[in-house]
Amino acid sequence: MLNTAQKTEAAGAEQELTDGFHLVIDALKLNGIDTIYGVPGIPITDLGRMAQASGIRVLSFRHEQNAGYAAAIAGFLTKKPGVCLTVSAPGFLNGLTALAHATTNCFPMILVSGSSEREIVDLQQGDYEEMDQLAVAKPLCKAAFRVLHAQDIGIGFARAIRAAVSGRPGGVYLDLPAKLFSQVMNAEAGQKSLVKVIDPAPAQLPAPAAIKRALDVLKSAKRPLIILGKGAAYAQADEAIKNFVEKSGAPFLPMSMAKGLLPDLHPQCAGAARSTVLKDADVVMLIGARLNWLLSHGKGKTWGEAPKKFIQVDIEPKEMDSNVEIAAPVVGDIASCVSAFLEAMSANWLAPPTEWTSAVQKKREENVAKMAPRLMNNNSPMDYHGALGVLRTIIKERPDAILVNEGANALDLTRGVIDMYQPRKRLDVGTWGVMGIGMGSAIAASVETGKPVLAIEGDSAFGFSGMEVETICRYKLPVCVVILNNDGIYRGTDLNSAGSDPATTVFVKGARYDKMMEAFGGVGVNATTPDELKRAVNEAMDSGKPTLINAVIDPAAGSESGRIGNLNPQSVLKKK
Ligand code: ADP
Ligand code: TZD
Ligand code: MG
Repeated sequence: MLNTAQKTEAAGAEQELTDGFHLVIDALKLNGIDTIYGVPGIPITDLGRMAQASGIRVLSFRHEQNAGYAAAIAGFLTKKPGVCLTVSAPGFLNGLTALAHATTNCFPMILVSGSSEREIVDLQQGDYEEMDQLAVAKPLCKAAFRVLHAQDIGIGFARAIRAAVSGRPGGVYLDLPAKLFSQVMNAEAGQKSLVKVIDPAPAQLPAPAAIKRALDVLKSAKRPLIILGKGAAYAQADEAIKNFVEKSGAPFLPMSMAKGLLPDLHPQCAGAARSTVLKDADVVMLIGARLNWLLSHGKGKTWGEAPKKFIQVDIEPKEMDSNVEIAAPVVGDIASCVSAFLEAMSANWLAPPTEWTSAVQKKREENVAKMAPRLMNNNSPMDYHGALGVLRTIIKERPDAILVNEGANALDLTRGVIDMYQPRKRLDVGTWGVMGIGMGSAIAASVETGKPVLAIEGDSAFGFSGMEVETICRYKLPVCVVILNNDGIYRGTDLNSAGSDPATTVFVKGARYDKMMEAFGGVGVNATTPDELKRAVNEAMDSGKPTLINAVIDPAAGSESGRIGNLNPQSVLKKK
């Protein structure tokens, strides 16, 4: 039996205890992380509940991959790590694709997964959902950490946050074994153990000599071109970038997710003259864009015969010379670099020769004029251009809406047709061209920004995350999904020459994806003409109700692999 004094002491001690659950939540809140994307289950079910009770917004998904894609794009939109929370082995693996995607795209994200008991995992004794998750995650992300003791939770999160957002941003894995959550410790010591990360992404100032070298090269150009990548969009240095581009007078080309950083209709935008500027430019300045496959590695046919000099602005020193020689590397964060350029540019900086700028302008006007009539056709069944013509006008009228986009033809044609007007409004498949980012991105975009979302999806692309329409309905998010439904991958017309199974690229003909949304209380519309499509999307955007529009597209309208058919190997032995 305890005496009264001991009882009081015990009760007092109880009040002053904290545990792993509370410390994880406190560590997140202390660092301003107010949203978690995930799927509940052992051992993190209570963590989600308690986080929600503490005021953190916890969005429960139907599959971890979609929660992970949501966290990844939340990182891109906010410059804070997006957090995805999963259970052990299978849940962790489902989230891991998104973590690798975040790392590849330089988005800050933290995958937090519960895990089984170390002692059992390490002896491979067959624990519930046993897996050495830390080892599996390591090669696929920027950094990976495990916390074994409650008193290290603060440091664990501090390391994870810093690793995600500093330097080149990326994905971080944080392993939290089940036992950690119920570990108790003195509450005051617990609070003291937490770390509020100060200046998590410190400015990285470029060397003045590098700035001068870059400006000298730019000044020497007869046909300069500035390429803006999603790193420039991420940097949130929108005003400075706009001022710099305008002061330089050079044509600029936005990469897919940098569209809108300066409006696509800006007089210097060379988006509609892409092949001309890549071929003919003599100096190319990359700002937050890599010379990877998306830019044909900076060489070959796309880049033409004329010799080129490259200037590259990037926070990652190792990115320089990755594919071709960089004549003027500028290593630093984009906000600092661009301000340094502006400061160092003389007041009388000469615009590039008008011969160049008017040639680009002319090409652009020609291409825009060539496309215009195709966008106005009212055919039924629709082709891509007919459908995208009306969607283009809708984005023009609602420039603050966020456009999510995936598919093959559905991606490439949307990117080409729909002009963007504001920064970070276009979210898509990123560096890997991954199908499945759609619904996760749409959910996070809506949650993080409060803006309406228009998701333009190929029917195949949509299928990778389609179940999340229930999530969209459950949280009543203002998301309008348009499925450009051509009955399949690239085309709905393939036939299997050898048997009764359908061809590998086709789906059920005439499928009604709109019914999926109706099943969960959202609005479903089947649209067979551009006029019907326009009406349905405007209604959805006005009402903010979760809506899915099945836009019936001619199954023969698309082309194999969209715009990247050249990357698709073909058998030379294939029967004709
Ligand atoms: P895109 O696909 O649009 O061409 P990439 O993803 O290939 O863009 O390139 C983005 C680049 O931006 C990466 O090399 C990354 O290191 C860089 N980056 C990201 N954030 C910053 C930043 N704040 N400052 C400088 N560079 C950045
Ligand atoms: N799996 C994943 C994760 N990513 C991929 N990119 C692919 C498979 C291969 N793939 C593409 O590159 S596009 C695409 C697949 C399956 C779907 C294209 O069909 P769609 O678009 O219906 O989405 P269109 O309009 O029919 O071309
Ligand atoms: Mg399709």
